[in-house]
This record gives sequence, C-alpha cells and structure tokens, in this order.
Amino acid sequence: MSTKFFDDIAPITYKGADSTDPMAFRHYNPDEIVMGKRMEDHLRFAVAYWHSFAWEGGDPFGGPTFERPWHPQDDVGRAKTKADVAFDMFDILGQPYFCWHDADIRPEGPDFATSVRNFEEVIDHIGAKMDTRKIGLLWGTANMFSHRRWMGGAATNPDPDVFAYAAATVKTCMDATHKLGGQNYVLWGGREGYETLLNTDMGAELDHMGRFLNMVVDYKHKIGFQGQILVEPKPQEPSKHQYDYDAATCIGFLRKYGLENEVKLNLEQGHAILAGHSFEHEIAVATSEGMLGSIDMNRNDYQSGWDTDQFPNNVPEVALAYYHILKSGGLGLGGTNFDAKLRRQSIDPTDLIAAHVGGMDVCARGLKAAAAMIEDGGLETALNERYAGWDTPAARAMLAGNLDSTYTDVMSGKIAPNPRSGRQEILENYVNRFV
Ligand code: XUL
Ligand code: CO
Repeated sequence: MSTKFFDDIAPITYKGADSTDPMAFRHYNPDEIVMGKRMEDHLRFAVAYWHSFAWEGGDPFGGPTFERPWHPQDDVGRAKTKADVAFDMFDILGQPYFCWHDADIRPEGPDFATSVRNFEEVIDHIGAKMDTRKIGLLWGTANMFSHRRWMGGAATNPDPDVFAYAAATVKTCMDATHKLGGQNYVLWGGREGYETLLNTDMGAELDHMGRFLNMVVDYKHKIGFQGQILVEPKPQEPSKHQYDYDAATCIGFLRKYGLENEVKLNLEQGHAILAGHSFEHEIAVATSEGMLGSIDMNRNDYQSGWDTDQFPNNVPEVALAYYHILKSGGLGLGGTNFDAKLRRQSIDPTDLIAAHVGGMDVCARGLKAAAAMIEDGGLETALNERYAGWDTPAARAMLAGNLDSTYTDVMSGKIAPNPRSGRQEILENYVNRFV
C-alpha cells in the first residue's frame, strides 16, 4: 500500500527523445537492446538510501531543510515508514536496485545490542517488501564515520575497542546484506586516514586496515556470501587524508595485504575529481587490473572544490566513463548507484523523483553514446594504429631482450624514432560526434 508521500506521481515510463514531459524517460528505455544486452542490465541503477531518505538537508551553516514524515529518525516505527516511502519511490522509478548503510535504515540504540535489534527489525520489514517486488539490493555497507565513536577511525582507530566495535558492526551488515541477497558489500573508509601525522602511526594503521579487510573476506567465505567485496576510494573528506586515496593506491594496498583476488573497487565520479583525476581515469586504472567492481554516479561542483554529490548532468563525461566500462566487458555484479543528493532547497517529493529521472536519462544517453563509439570502432582503430609498432617481431624481441642488445641496434642507426602526431584534437572531435 502506498504511503501517499509521492501523492499523484505515476510510475515513470519511457516516452522517447522528443517527449517534453519532465516526468518521463527520454533516453532510459530498460528493454532497449544496446550491444546485445538490455539497457537495464547494462546500467543496473541503484538508489542510495542515505542521500534520498536519511539526509535531512543540513549543511555546515544550517540545519535540516527537509520535513519528512519519518523525522525525527530515532524510532523503529518511523524507520519502517521511511522504508515504505523508499519502496514507493522504487515503484515509481522502476530501477532494479538500491543500497544502504546500517545507519540509514535503523535508529541507533543506547547500546550495540539495541542497535542490532533495531537493524534486524527494519531489515525484516525491507525483506518482506522486497519479496513482493523485482527489486534487489546492489550493496549494503556500514556507516563507520558519523557517530562520535568513529572520530579517530574504525579499523584504523588507535583504540582496539573501536576496532572490535567496527568488526562487530561489519559482521551485522554483511549478515543483513547476505540475507537480502545483496550483490556486493562495500567498505568506504571516510575516517580511515588521519587529521595530523603528529598523532598518527600510519604503518600500524595500514596494517590494522589490511587485517580487518582480510577478516571481512574470511567472513564472506564463512557465510557463503557470493557477492563481491568492494572498497571505495576517496582522497579526503571527512579525513584530511584518506588511506584509500584513489584506485591506484587501493590496488597497491590490496596487493600488499594479499587481497587482490578477493576485493575490487567501487569507484565514484566525485571522488575521482577530488583526487585530481577524471572518472574515466579511475575506471581505466581499475579495468586495466581487472578490478572494477561497481560505480557510484554523481558529479561535483567544479568551482566549490568539495564533494557536492550532485546528480549527474554531463553527458560527455558519463559517456567516456561507460566507454571504458563497456570496453572492459561491463559492470558484472556491480551497478550504477546514484550516490547523489538533492540541493537543500529542493524540498518537494517531486524533486526526489525528477532528480533520479534526469540522472537515469543522462546515464542512458552516455551509455548509448559509448556503445555507438564502440560499434563504430573509430577510437579502437586509432589506438591500434598508434600502437601498431608493438605488433612487429622486432618490438616483441626487444621486450624480451636487454638494454645492451637494444643499444647496439640504436647505435648502428638501424633504429631511429620518427615522431608522429598523437591526434588528440581529431579524437576529441570524433567523440563530439557521438555525445
Ligand atoms: C561518501 C560516499 C559514501 C559511500 C558509502 O563520500 O561516497 O556514501 O559511497 O559509504
Ligand atoms: Co560513494
């Protein structure tokens, strides 16, 4: 039964690119076949419970701006109302997945045991709602950054009691994710880093984080969870420095602690920007190592310089991201999670729906542009031409050889480099034909 929160908003349908209806998809057409696969199965959209239902519209200068029937969020009954409204929105959008942190869906209790009881009660409520629908859980995660106990980190906290609390918390979140048939379990370490090196033993903290992640992987196998374990890079915010800085740093960390075959990456557009990269850079780093797990889709404001988590609206950026994803074989068990929130003036329920409709359409357009570029093959041909020299037996022999044998060939004049254009503008113009 509907909560009436979204009042008269009907399920969103695809009406085509010429439609002027703001509450219709113009590009996202779930059943449309793109490169041999349904669009819905490529994109695997998820709604993020925290931004859409737990965040109350506060910022560093002012309190909540949203007034929702499930506020204040300190009661299990109201947490169930929140879930009912969330599922109303899922019914309207028709996206196949959603994601949560424990703290988004249950009120914190006065002690751990009460928090877990609250959590299990709401998880059962959510599970019953999932049973009557097609929707699945893309991933679950633990919020180990908001409560004051986590202020010095979770697995990297100098206090072993906090490490213990983190271990117990992640166990409950993995259990709940498994119970709801989750496809992935995510760890984002907002406080796994430092504020100042003056009080931080970085080596010890990294060892503790490596050990913690090994415990997570062991537990995954113990309970028979078939999903992927993912870590989500971000360079800073809330910590001054976060250990999971970017994709390359995370991959180095995973290799150091023997986790490279067990853990993949959940990459977020805004985090890539904060790290000084493009989103496609982060995706290319991960795919070149076979470690892309899933993506968090949003955008940052390029002027403000912090993590604004806005809904995506830049088709060329999104297209290049999906280009690298499609080239590597797609998202697999991962998906496109809207880790994106409304602006705090967007207080109407309609804003919540419209934001997702727009974001889904931008991604669908980006996906179609990426697929068209792959089918046309222009970038691939240019790449093959650029690297064609490496297909020769002489070049392969050089890689198998050593410095002095190569020296002889260069010294004799047999090899003399002849610079060639990188053709960047021509390739940028090419991309512009598709986006
Ligand atoms: C924070 C962020 C998180 C993670 C899950 O910047 O992206 O919401 O995605 O903890
Ligand atoms: Co995220």
